[in-house]
Amino acid sequence: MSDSPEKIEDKQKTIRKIIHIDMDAFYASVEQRDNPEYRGKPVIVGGFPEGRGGVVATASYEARKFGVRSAMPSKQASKLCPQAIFIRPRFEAYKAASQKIREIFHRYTDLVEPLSLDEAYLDVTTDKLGIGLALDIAAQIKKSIKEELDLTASAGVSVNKFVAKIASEIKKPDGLTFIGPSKITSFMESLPVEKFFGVGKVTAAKMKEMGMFTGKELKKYSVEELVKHFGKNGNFYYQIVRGIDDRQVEPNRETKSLSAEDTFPYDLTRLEDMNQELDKIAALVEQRLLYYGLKGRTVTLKIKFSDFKIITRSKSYPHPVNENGIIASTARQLLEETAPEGKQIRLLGISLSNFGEPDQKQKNNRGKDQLLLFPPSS
Ligand code: DCP
Ligand code: MG
Repeated sequence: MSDSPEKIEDKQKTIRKIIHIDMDAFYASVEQRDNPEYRGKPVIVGGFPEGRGGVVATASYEARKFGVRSAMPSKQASKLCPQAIFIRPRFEAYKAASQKIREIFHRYTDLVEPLSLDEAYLDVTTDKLGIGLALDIAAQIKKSIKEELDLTASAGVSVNKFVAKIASEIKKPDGLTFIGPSKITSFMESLPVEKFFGVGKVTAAKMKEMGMFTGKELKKYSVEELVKHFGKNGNFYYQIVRGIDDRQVEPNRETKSLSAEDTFPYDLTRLEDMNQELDKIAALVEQRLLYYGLKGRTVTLKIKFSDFKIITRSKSYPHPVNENGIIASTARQLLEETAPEGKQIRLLGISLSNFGEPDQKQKNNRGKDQLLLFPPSS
């Protein structure tokens, strides 16, 4: 159904100006800034290749040329790029830089929603300094980050969060991309389905099977059909492909739970295999906790069986935890309590929740955070 002329007018009146900013190769750039001998060299921040289960947190653009990517096992990264310099993360340094970029954002607007240490949405529909043009504001922010922190950021500017976020990736590093209302339709139509928010590898494969490769084909499906195949996300895809995203920039959002999960190409039936997979998933959760600087009290294990039945099992600690190994060992214990040997398991997932101290109430709901590099494979 198309909107009435009054409704269209209403929408135009409320057109927002949203900026999404994301730092370039953040941890690696901080390391290169603080250690001039690393500049221009392939730098990998994260676990060391000799260690067990170490993964890449990020790689400098020099290392990315060799195919090194975030979340890749460090061993694999070192094979792809043997000359890479491996560095252990220094979270304090990244937090300090993050604090400073947030200060810069707040010069322009108080509507700043940080998504992680290196990323935020800004609503600059009305900006504190009266600059007016969102593109100018984004350019000034980038310039201040460069001058004051000696780091580069990429920015996307549009009328909603989704398009702004995708736009910020387009010209990375040091990019600035504006996608105005008149360009949104063609932009969304040419966008590969993988790029749609929340579409993991499993959903993407399903979409392709149904003949959807880009927004153009996605648009041919009715909302009912999309909901039938993709649950409530279907509704979101229907809206977003039409450039509709009314999510507000929310300054005080807090992360409520962090999770990672994996759907296996074949069902797991041996406890040994299940435990091995759980360790990998736990390592991702632990890494993301470090990334957000969070600790949680409750570990939840999710199991999906081959008949699609899903069960969850939780254990809560009296104090928040994020210590190396504790999430994996808790998940293993929870798994063993379900006597899984011989059952056919299609998916395993681990989440951590109940952040902060036990008596501290969560201020806000953020829901499952799916914005990082490990979106659930759906
Ligand atoms: N990070 C991490 N583990 C991941 C992904 C990221 O620890 N799986 C950390 C390291 C990154 C930082 O978060 O430097 C920001 O994540 P981004 O996804 O924004 O990646 P980068 O900033 O490193 O690179 P890009 O230039 O692609 O934004
Ligand atoms: Mg980044």
